[in-house]
Amino acid sequence: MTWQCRLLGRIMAAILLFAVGATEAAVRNYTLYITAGSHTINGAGGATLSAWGYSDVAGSPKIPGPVLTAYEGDTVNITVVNNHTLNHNFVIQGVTTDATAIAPGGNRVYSFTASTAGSYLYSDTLNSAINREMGLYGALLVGPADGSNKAWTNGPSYSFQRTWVIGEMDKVRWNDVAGSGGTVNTSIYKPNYFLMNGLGGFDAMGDPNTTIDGVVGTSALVRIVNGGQFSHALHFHGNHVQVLTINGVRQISPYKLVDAINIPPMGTADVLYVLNQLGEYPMHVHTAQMETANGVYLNGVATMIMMH
Ligand SMILES: [Cu+2]
Repeated sequence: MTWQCRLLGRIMAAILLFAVGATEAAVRNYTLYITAGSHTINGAGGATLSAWGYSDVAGSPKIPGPVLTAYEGDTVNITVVNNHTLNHNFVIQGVTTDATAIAPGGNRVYSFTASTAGSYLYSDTLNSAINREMGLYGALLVGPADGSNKAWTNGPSYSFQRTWVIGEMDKVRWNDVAGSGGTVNTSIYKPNYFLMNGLGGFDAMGDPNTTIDGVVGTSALVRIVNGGQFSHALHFHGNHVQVLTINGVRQISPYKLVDAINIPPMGTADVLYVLNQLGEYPMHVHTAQMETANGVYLNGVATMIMMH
């Protein structure tokens, strides 16, 4: 074989590898452990609450559960291990339908092919929303098959993404009672903690995974998933957002521009925030009560938009 031949062979192999690599679906294996423990909200009005959560490490709950990611065509296998003393389940809204209870000490495997790019809520659907309220919820993100920074194949592109998993907790009536093995009166729900990625605003306003932080001219795909039981109307300062999807339904270009978007319980939305000017701006929920921790302002659903 001449050197030209070897070189050609290498180029052909590289092209082949590139072509295969670009479209090859991956297998993504996740293990989630259901655990009881506690969850702390820092700052004014903060507290440590009894909580249950999905976690990627056995030991203590994580609220929300870990963000699971896949691309269209990937095979996803999620093993859920129930290390708690009550029945639990795991359902990804719009993706899986198996709502079978996993008994204490048991586990169950959920396998599917990621088929449609978007943002999805996973949660425990058992026990009249108590299991979800205690912290058993999280997000699955599915990207386009080519792995590009686009909301979907040939969809709007973005520079970086953020995931906001929203929720609330009623400490006295729900968490304290369920956490100590009592019976929650589910007819009364008056949450006093409002969480963004498990954080009160005191932490969420400085959390690099939550804040929209980037240079002018870039854009953020913000994936919003509401694991709570209240609607959360999120209000953006600095610029309007383009609404790309609502509850998984792709909107049509030109996308509606809004400065506030209401996310109902178990609802999802993908919005695009274009970083258009220098400065620091807030994003906060539009209901004053939900910007508090146990009645103390400002420590609820709020974060910062920092453009530099
Ligand atoms: Cu405002």
